[in-house]
Amino acid sequence: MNEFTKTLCPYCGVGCGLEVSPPAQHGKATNRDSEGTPTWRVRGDKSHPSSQGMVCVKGATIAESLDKNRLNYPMMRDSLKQEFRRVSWDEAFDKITQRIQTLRLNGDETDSICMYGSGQFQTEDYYLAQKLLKGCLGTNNFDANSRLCMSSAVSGYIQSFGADGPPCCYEDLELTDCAFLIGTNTAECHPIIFNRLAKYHKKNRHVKMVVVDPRRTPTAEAADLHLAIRPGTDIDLLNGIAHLLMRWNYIDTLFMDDCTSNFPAYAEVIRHYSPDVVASRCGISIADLETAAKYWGKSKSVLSLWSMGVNQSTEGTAKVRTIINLHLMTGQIGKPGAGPFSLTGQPNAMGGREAGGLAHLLPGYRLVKNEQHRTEVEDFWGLERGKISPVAGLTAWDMITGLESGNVGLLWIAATNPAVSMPDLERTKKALLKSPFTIYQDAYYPTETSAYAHVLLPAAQWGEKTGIMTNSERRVTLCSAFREPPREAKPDWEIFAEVGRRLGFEDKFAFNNSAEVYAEFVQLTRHRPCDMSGLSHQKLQVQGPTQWPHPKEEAGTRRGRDAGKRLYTDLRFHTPDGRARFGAYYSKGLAEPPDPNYPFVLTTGRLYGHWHTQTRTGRIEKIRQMHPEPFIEIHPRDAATLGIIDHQWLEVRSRRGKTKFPAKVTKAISPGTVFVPMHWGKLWADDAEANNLTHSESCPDSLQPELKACAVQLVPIFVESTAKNYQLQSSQW
Ligand SMILES: Nc1nc2c(c(=O)[nH]1)N[C@H]1C(S)=C(S)[C@@H](COP(=O)(O)OP(=O)(O)OC[C@H]3O[C@@H](n4cnc5c(=O)[nH]c(N)nc54)[C@H](O)[C@@H]3O)O[C@H]1N2
Ligand SMILES: Nc1nc2c(c(=O)[nH]1)N[C@H]1C(S)=C(S)[C@@H](COP(=O)(O)OP(=O)(O)OC[C@H]3O[C@@H](n4cnc5c(=O)[nH]c(N)nc54)[C@H](O)[C@@H]3O)O[C@H]1N2
Ligand code: SF4
Ligand SMILES: [Mo]
Repeated sequence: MNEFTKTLCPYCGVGCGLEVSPPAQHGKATNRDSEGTPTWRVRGDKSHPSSQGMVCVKGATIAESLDKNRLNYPMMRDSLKQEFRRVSWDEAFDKITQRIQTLRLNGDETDSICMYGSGQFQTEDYYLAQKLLKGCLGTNNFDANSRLCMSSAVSGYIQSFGADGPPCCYEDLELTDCAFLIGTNTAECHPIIFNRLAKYHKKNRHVKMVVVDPRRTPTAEAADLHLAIRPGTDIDLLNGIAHLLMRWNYIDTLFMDDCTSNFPAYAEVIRHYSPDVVASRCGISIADLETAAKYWGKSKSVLSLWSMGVNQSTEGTAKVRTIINLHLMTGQIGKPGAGPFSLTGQPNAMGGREAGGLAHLLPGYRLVKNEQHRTEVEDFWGLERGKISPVAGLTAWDMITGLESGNVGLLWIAATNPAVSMPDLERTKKALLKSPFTIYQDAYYPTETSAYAHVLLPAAQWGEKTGIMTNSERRVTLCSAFREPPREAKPDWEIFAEVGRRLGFEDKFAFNNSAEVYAEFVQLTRHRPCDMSGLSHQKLQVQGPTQWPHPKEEAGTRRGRDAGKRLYTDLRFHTPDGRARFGAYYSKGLAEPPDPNYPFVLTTGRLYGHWHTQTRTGRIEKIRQMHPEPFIEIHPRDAATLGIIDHQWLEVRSRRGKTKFPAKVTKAISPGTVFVPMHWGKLWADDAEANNLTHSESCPDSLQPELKACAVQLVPIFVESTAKNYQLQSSQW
């Protein structure tokens, strides 16, 4: 093995290139964790085009989490009341296959088999899970945590452009005249993208940066204009900007005539969004609204960036399409520095979309409901026609309600921690307790979800398996293994393949390694929007990270240097008529608006150092010190009304549950709104789970829940501290 192995950071969708080397090779300079144990050395990969050698604190400290509290062996128990006992892989596989066969033999019950996966899978893991569930078992009940994350972006892109896929690239961050950031705290959540943008913005005075966020985040601090809108008023704002662009004639009629459809319906909608109406609904000044519209209208190129403040909404798809509308009316797409750029959350949520990793998708950007798509996949997998079900499977939340109604017979959870991250957590946990059979496949033990499992399967994680991840700019990177999995842990794809073989599908899962899995998968992308049929592990090893589309070269053709950089440069879209479609949406607002009983809007989100449910970052001392305990942000005016000061405790109650936090009194949050981080589950603090408060109402198109807003009441209380100093003992299993 080379001294350094090239790979990708396994945290966020920026997808920074890393170089990793073993502890032993650095003599005295060996890196050590806080307990003095030598750790792997990690540094930014200067040759990776997406990150150019940069990393944030999460990537830089990842090595410290590799050996702490790992799940080393398969474990089983007959009921959740019992202790786990260690079992062999054989015993675990037998139990799982028996259970699946029983449900299959009962006819209809095949559809009670469910898998809930994750954007932290590699593409090979994702692909084999689809082949097993949607192909061999004939149920589309595979969903991923991307349902809570990217699904509104997916449905917005599909409805407006005829296909999913962010059309932009990171170079656009350094080519744009106006960056319009909405519902994204890029500085904390996509730090290296933000570094690139902020550096360029600072150097070029003509470049404008607008941030739309109810909180004054570190991202908003860097902006020329911060629009602190009321939560849930994004469509009002965007339609209001469109209204002014029309009024001031900043529109590209040539582009609209040649390349779009449905403008009249949209024009009828935006007519109703005059500046006075919009300013008062959003809680901003007319002058600020006009400035935003001028920045957009006057700039030669406009790049919009968004993430959860947009997607996690009952209007998620409508918000995404309304952002895209602004690009369509001003011709801001398909050229350098321009376009609607959804920032992907997880390291391989993009790969999940390519592999068909949501309940309504099939591999290669195909749809379950499309007969031709099903036939193509059935033929490719060698299945009889009609084997793939034409109905979309259960979404993540449907699986929870399916447990409640007794319609789920087997729930297989992998690479996600729903006992922290799902909405309406008390209800979620009650449902998980009712599960007749839950398999939980994770790299760590314990996590909050292991308490709800009958079978625990130890997963090899990043660095212990070789596989592919795609980042936000469609760049595909081979992530090579650089160490052995601990004890008996196995890569996710191998576990799925073994179950497939044991169920009698030997020929469909005859893979010797992940390169073979990938080679099969890319053939299913041929002639599809996400065509990567020209890629393989071997090729990526040689040529390095590569953007799709990257078709297999036909004889006599040559790929241009910029191939794959941007989508839609020919201004032809994937819709039947080749035109991008305007979406016409009136604003609806929050599903659960504040009222006299629950007078505050609670919003939830992330902090710079922590990753989601802390399975890794909670075990890294430097990060724990950076964010020692949970808190609730509250505006000084609201704090005064409640009669509390900084650090005093508040009980936070919603219609579904309650929590408690010390107050962080700050003008960074708008009056009437409060914010809590999502990172503290039961293992890390008492009663600080953001999702005890949230609800499960979701967008009708994307079915993505509105994790960004619910109504709460605040009651001052006396408490000493609830943060747990979680023991970092080495795993006994
Ligand atoms: N440090 C860190 N980085 C991460 C992650 C992590 O856990 N930690 N997770 C990764 C993942 S999976 C994801 S999905 C991304 C998420 O990345 P982001 O979306 O940037 O993160 P969030 O903090 O969830 O939410 C972003 C902002 O939305 C704002 N917001 C709330 N309601 C509204 C609204 O109605 N309108 C608007 N315009 N804004 C609103 C919030 O105030 C918040 O600042 O981060 C990725 N990167
Ligand atoms: N209130 C609120 N809730 C939210 C959000 C919010 O903004 N607010 N955001 C939502 C979003 S966008 C997201 S993405 C989710 C994230 O929520 P989760 O997916 O629940 O969070 P993670 O902590 O990332 O969990 C990933 C798990 O996968 C394990 N793991 C890591 N690598 C591997 C591997 O290779 N194989 C296997 N089998 N396991 C592995 C880790 O140990 C960890 O337990 O939370 C959602 N929930
Ligand atoms: S920006 Fe994202 S991908 Fe890059 S080092 Fe930080 S967490 Fe990892
Ligand atoms: Mo996410």
